[in-house]
Amino acid sequence: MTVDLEFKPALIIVDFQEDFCPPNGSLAVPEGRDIAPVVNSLLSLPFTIKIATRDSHPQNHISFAENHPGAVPLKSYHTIVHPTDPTKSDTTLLWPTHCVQGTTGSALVPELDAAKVDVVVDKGIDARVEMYSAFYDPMRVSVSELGEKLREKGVTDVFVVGLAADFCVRATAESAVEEGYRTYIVEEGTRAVMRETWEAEGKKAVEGKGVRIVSVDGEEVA
Ligand code: VGL
Ligand code: ZN
Repeated sequence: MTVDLEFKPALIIVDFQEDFCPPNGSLAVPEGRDIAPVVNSLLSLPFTIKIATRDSHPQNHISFAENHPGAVPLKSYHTIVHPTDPTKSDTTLLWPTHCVQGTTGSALVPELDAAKVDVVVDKGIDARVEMYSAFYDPMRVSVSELGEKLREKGVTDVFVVGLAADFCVRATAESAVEEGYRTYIVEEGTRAVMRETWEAEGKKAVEGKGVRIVSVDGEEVA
């Protein structure tokens, strides 16, 4: 019997963009900008590949409340029907308009040490579907380059940080598990939109899917 001792870790920094950060972000995650020092210290480690993702929506994106008459951001839901297979659908929360391609809100924050990032992957570019995971939307209508980049490098382990813990970080980590990677969320490198729910329920649910939540000081966080 052989043991697989290969360790080729990837760092994925999810959606560390102006619109997800105080003070001016349209969908600011509380303390979102505060993850910068931890993210930058991770960026100085010898990962096999370091990837930053960007939520990158067209103005007519289906997840924007303003594109649905009467809808209220963070309160209203919308059922997204698969563009070609009406038997498939996905019900999702609606948001304030955010990360519109080419706007200042869509920019990676200047605090991020972007010179140490190897690849930037855009996600959420298809107006017809919501895409929390940086790999693909739940119906796989839109598939990003992320999976290919990890496969190309022979990655074995995926470390996820960024914004927001309870939406895109969580979904990206869960996809990474599904794709067969040992997967970790580094606690101090993320913040949640709904902090209390994330702490009380979200973390356990993610761990139930096989994601390990770890701390930068090396201790596993239960
Ligand atoms: C995100 C809501 C909508 C995220 C993106 O990056 O967590 N959340 N779009
Ligand atoms: Zn979005």
